[in-house]
Amino acid sequence: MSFFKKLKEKFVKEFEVKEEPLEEEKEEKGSEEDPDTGDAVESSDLQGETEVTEEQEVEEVAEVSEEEPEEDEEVDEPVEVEEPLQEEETVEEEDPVQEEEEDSIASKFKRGLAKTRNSFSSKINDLVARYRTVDEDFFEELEEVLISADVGVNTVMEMIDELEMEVKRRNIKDTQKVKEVISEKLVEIYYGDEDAGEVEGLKENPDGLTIYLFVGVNGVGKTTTIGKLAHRLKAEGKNVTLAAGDTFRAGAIDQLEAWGERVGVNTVKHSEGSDPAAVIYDGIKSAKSRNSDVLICDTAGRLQNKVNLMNELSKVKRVIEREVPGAPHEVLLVLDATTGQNAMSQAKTFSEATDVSGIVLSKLDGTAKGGIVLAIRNELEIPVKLVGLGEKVTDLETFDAHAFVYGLFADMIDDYEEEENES
Ligand SMILES: Nc1nc2c(ncn2[C@@H]2O[C@H](COP(=O)(O)OP(=O)(O)OP(=O)(O)O)[C@@H](O)[C@H]2O)c(=O)[nH]1
Ligand SMILES: [Mg+2]
Repeated sequence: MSFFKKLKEKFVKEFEVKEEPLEEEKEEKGSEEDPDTGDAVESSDLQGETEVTEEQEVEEVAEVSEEEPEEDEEVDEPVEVEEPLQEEETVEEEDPVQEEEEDSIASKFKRGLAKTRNSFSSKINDLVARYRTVDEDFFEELEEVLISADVGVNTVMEMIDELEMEVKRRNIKDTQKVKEVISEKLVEIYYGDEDAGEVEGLKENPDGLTIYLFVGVNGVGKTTTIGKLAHRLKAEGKNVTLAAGDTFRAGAIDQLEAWGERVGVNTVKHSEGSDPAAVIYDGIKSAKSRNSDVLICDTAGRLQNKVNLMNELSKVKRVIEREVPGAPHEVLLVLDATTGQNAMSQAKTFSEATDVSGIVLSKLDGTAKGGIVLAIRNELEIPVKLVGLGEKVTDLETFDAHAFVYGLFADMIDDYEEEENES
């Protein structure tokens, strides 16, 4: 069976199964909006604001931090918890309903990758129209198309080599047919040779509290992703606690807490400027006493400087390791897909400090360069575990390379079927 057909079949089936909205989401209707970013316009305002204040914060905290004994890991002394945990849901505001219905994984990928697909598809179609037969120039131009989608130079080279071999092996002359081979290779590049494409979910602790530690530079989407993930885990019936480990940025604690209230989970917090490791320590204590299944830890994206940030994250991680053997079960590095190749250097820096176990690629919906997924996986060998496909609470998906490629090639897959039906 052709690869396009396989994808189509898989995702059409999925679509039928997943049509009904989940219970949770039905309840959630009317409160789907981001608590701090009412809409697109406000969102950019907010980011603008953040940028202005960050400068000041850096100075303020630079002073404060001098008196802090950095290397002290002793956080056992009683730490006052600022406020009793949020037990009850706050009254929902008048948020307009954002989501009419919950859609399938495939349609989410399709919608979230619209920008990448539109630019990618049109370039590929244009290429195929200009070159009737496959030759070296064709591959050279294809190389450029892939690089412009941020697939990454090394990955593209590898892919072009394999494509050339495959095209020879199958004796393909017609450029139309190459489209499908490209889609197949994209999936293969992602999964490597070793397996048939297992989707990698988040690891869990089979005997107790599961802890996820979120890291990443400022503004990439850590807090938003935590909110989305908490919502999803809760919908799966899990008891979730959040820990507000970003004590650096003004407003960060409130932002996480707002997410907690919105999705109906507890947030453990201290005051601004306090020791993040102490917050996380308390988060663990609280999660254990409340019999939580999952504790999700937010962290700062920016400190006075990079070295301090990395030290702080290492310290937080050590506290987690000490308190729960085997934890953290995931160290999730959030990367903003719109930053392109810069994300690669962030991944390298954070990996050194915290042993990143998985990537969350946020804002895939906001870029035409979704190919970065492949570069990250292929060049860094860190799996992409989750992708952010929009700003809504349900716009977080487990990464699935087949759904991703389906999202990229959806138009072509449709065309392909039409062609097949005609003949
Ligand atoms: N379009 C889109 N926007 C997103 C996505 N994920 C996050 N955002 C937006 O990105 C902005 C920053 O997100 P935050 O969650 O505050 O980022 P952060 O990493 O916690 O930032 P700091 O707390 O400053 O370190 C917000 O406006 C989010 O709504 C996504 O998948 N798609
Ligand atoms: Mg944050």
